[in-house]
Amino acid sequence: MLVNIKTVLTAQEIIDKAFLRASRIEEPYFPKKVDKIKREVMDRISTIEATSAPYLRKLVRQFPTLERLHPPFYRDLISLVFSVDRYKVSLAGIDWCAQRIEELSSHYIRMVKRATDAGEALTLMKGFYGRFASLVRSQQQNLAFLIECRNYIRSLPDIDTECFTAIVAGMPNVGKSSLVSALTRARPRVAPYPFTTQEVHIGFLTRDWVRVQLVDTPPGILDRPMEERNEMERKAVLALRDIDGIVLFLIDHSGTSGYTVEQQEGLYRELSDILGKEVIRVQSKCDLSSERRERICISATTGYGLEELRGLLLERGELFARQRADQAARA
Ligand SMILES: Nc1nc2c(ncn2[C@@H]2O[C@H](COP(=O)(O)OP(=O)(O)OP(=O)(O)O)[C@@H](O)[C@H]2O)c(=O)[nH]1
Ligand SMILES: [Mg+2]
Repeated sequence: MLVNIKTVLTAQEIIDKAFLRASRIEEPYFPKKVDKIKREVMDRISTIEATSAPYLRKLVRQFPTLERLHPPFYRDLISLVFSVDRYKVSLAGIDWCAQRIEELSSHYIRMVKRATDAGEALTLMKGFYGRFASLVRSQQQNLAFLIECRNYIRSLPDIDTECFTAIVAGMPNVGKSSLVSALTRARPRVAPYPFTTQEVHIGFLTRDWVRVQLVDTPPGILDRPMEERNEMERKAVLALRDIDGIVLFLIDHSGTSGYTVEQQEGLYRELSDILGKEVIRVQSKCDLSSERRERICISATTGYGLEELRGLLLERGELFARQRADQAARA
């Protein structure tokens, strides 16, 4: 999980929860009624504070600051949807609200202590309840905004950005998903990709301590020319530049994908340009055509060429991991 943000309660839920806890408080052990009522009122006020202020502060802490959110891949995707300023303002608002609740609670408890009869204590309690509720309600929009942020952040594909990654690309129907399933045994993790209706499938290749992540790009993400995309889609695609690794570009020469080789070459050139990574060409569905046109040829159906490809990916993954370790040692 990218960042584990717990459920964000709405303003009304926070108020209801605090009032419910407070309503359960009863102090039976006072001989004088006024003392009993004063004690109960003070306990209720501090319970309301204790159920709400720490929750709000924790809420603020668990949202990542966008500047610090690592890696850039996620920062890019998040700032596509949310104004960074709005995000900051919302978090600051909630922090302010927590502080005001704490101040208000101390203030009212002091006044209740000085109260001379039960009626005065109860009036103070009502006053506190009202001010507390309107304080929390003042954060309604900030909370609603953060609920949206949380849902979006949680929906992002869970790409392990520490891991060497092979993005599997190519025109539709060339055999990308078949290759990823053939190479990786475990059931792939699935997540929607922002601004597409499609999901990415993520699988892992492992050997000893080396891991390689395979990201299967579904139709619509990488197989359309950039000029046909809107701004958001373009940026969502460009976020893939931040991921360390290579692109495996599948070319189907068998004629069964429905795309000509020229169309596939066009996409190859485009991706080589925009993704800023080494692109390795792989001829797919080699069981269907005897002609070998690429240096690397595979068939996901018969398993032809898969061991070599697996070896190549793991070798690259190992090299990457060693370079990372060296960098870390030097830093
Ligand atoms: N004969 C043969 N058929 C294959 C091979 N790999 C994939 N296919 C078939 O080609 C079709 C498309 O395969 P997919 O793996 O779904 O292709 P894809 O690139 O993921 O397609 P999209 O997700 O739609 O972009 C399926 O009917 C597969 O069974 C192969 O190595 N040999
Ligand atoms: Mg597919």
